[in-house]
Amino acid sequence: MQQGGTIACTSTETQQRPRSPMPMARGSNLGLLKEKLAAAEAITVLTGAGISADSGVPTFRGTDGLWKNFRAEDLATPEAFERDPHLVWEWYNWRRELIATKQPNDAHKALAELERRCPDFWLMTQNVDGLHRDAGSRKLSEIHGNIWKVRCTGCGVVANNRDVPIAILPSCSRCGSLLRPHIVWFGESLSPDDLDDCSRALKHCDVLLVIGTSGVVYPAAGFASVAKEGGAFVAEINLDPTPQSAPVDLSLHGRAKDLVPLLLQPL
Ligand code: BV8
Ligand code: ZN
Repeated sequence: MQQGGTIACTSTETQQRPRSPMPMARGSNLGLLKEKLAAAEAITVLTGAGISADSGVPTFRGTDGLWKNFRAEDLATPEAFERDPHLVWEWYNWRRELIATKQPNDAHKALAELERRCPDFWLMTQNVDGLHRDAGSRKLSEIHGNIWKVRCTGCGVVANNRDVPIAILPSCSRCGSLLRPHIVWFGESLSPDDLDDCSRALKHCDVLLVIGTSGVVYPAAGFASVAKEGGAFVAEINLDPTPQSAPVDLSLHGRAKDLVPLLLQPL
């Protein structure tokens, strides 16, 4: 629903609504996307490392990406942790030290504001840095976990832990077993609750925004197709074209911190 020319969804009806025809394109791609958002009752957003790049958190792929200097197989798999937990914890400790100095940027803040304006909103992030939460987002799935949480390899308990540096190797205060980062590594399944929440949000949204992700890691890489099959308008915001670009309805190229706040401005 449009209210005073800005995005302000008002309907709380979520499931199996008839989709009304959307207004025709008017002006720029940005203008069209703002129209789609203003008309949407349900908005879903998928973010990746690109949204936090503007806060100074390194991305994974690309020229300065983490995977240029580190091998995912050595650091972000259960086998790597079994082989050398010390090495894996040192890498996560280094990232915790770095992320602890970073703040949410205007794109994180704009998405938190979008959540406040749109009652039927869901944010799915692949990022583990916690910056969406720091910006005020609450309706969100951190589908790859959170770097500020630890999980016991013995009793499975999950706890918040903001120690910087964290003791290497950390142990569980309940059972004494080794703690691991509460992060989804390659070859591990995402939590069934997160998958359910994401599936629901993708299937019934009117608009899916895909922001700052290369779109190569599954299952998130398949989310745009799920939303599209459900009839959603899918828009991508990224510095560059991605494998997602072909199937999406609209691409905006630029920095997330510059483009996302523009979506909140009046039409
Ligand atoms: C699973 C945790 C079931 C580490 C991460 C073959 C085919 C298909 C699938 C597979 C396959 N082989 C294996 C798989 C499955 C695998 C997978 O998808 N592999 C890919 C690589 C082929 N997936 C899994 O294993 C997942 N689990 O499928 O479960 C299962 C179970 C058992 C066996 C099989 C299947 C689990 C995936 C979990 C991955 N965990 N890391 C950590 O963070 O500590 S992935 C890692 O990549 C990060 O979490 C990250 O979030 C994620 C995605 O990356 P992006 O966020 O997109 O970041 P990237 O750097 O790539 O891109 C940044 C983008 O931002 C760029 O496009 C850039 O242009 C843009 N950008 C930059 N700056 C800006 C910007 N845009 C806007 N503004 C800017 N300023
Ligand atoms: Zn334990």
